[in-house]
Amino acid sequence: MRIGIVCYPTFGGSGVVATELGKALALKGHKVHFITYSQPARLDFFNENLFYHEVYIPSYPLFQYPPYELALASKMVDIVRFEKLDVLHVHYAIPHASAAYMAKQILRTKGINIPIITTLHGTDITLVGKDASFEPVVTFSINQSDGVTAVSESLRQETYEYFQIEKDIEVIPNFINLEKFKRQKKEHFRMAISPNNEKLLVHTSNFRTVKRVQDVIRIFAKVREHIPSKLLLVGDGPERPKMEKLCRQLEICQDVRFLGKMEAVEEVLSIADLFLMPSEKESFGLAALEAMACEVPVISTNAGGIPELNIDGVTGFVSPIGAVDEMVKNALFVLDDANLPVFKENALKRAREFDVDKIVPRYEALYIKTIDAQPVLL
Ligand code: GMT
Repeated sequence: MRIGIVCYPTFGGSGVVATELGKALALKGHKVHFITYSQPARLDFFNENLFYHEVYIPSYPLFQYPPYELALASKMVDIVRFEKLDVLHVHYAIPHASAAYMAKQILRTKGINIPIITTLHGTDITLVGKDASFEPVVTFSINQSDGVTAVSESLRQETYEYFQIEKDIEVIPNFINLEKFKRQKKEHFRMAISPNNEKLLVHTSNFRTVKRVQDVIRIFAKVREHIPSKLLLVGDGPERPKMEKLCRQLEICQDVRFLGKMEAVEEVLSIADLFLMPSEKESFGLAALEAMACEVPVISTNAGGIPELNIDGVTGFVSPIGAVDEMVKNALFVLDDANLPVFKENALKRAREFDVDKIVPRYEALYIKTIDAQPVLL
């Protein structure tokens, strides 16, 4: 198949899923064309079946807000026509689904019927999409898509709850490449971070308010009162300055390292004992799946789709949003040397259920079903 993938090129979860999907499809022999405004962060890999098309927005003094959606739709029209794509798969509804709708209408006038698949990732529904500034366009463009997927059952339900959706939404969860995300021997690194064999807690995110990084720090501060431990924070974002301040107030800076944005997250996860995800919203929790694949149990909230991944009492624990004391208690239980090996093994076992080789065929099947269902234009 010739597949167009439209996504955000950043480190965010939806961009990572889209890029890893494209890479996996290319390895299976499909021709995959990425259409984004810059090279996707994880498109770090050469394959004869992978192509990248940059969306360029000409500047003009009148444009206080550059019309990205128009430039994107025009690029989609161009690539679909000249690369003879069979399907366009857009990740994150805003603005990709509406740009795809526009491209589809333009292509129709040229006798081409391109099926559009929209994958909903989370905040495009639960946060931004619900806002009155976007809701009518999001509802319309989901309903106009030929196939719609959500990354968890919880996101599927929320989409039906908040939008007037007439389409079937198929749940296709996030997936993981277990070749890349596996626990590696990094003893020198571990020794450097925790020279006295302190327990290592890790959090990775984009440091937005929905991630509740303040809870990560508060949980850590209390865990540290009971067991010698260190905290590694991977990622960056708007909340970081406040979080640095909080560490100073709690006088724990000597045990906390802000590592910033990193490509090789698996190297940090390889030395971790526990992953913290106290999010207020999380449609799936790809970062937790990456941790679990590296044999790291997870202490999380029960927000959104997290409980579909992190099994309470088995791969870690789930708690209500903001229940810091409960999360501390659970963290101490998991970190107990008598319990940790079992939780680690369970985390890996669970991660294997989301192996890329199990999930990608579900997207391929959806592409085929959607292409076959397209009426021929007369
Ligand atoms: O987590 C973020 O804020 C980034 C966001 C994105 O779209 O880039 O992630 C969302 O999509 C991921 C991949 O499907 C999910 O694993 C994340 O749970 C989801 N984030 C939220 O719902 C907050």
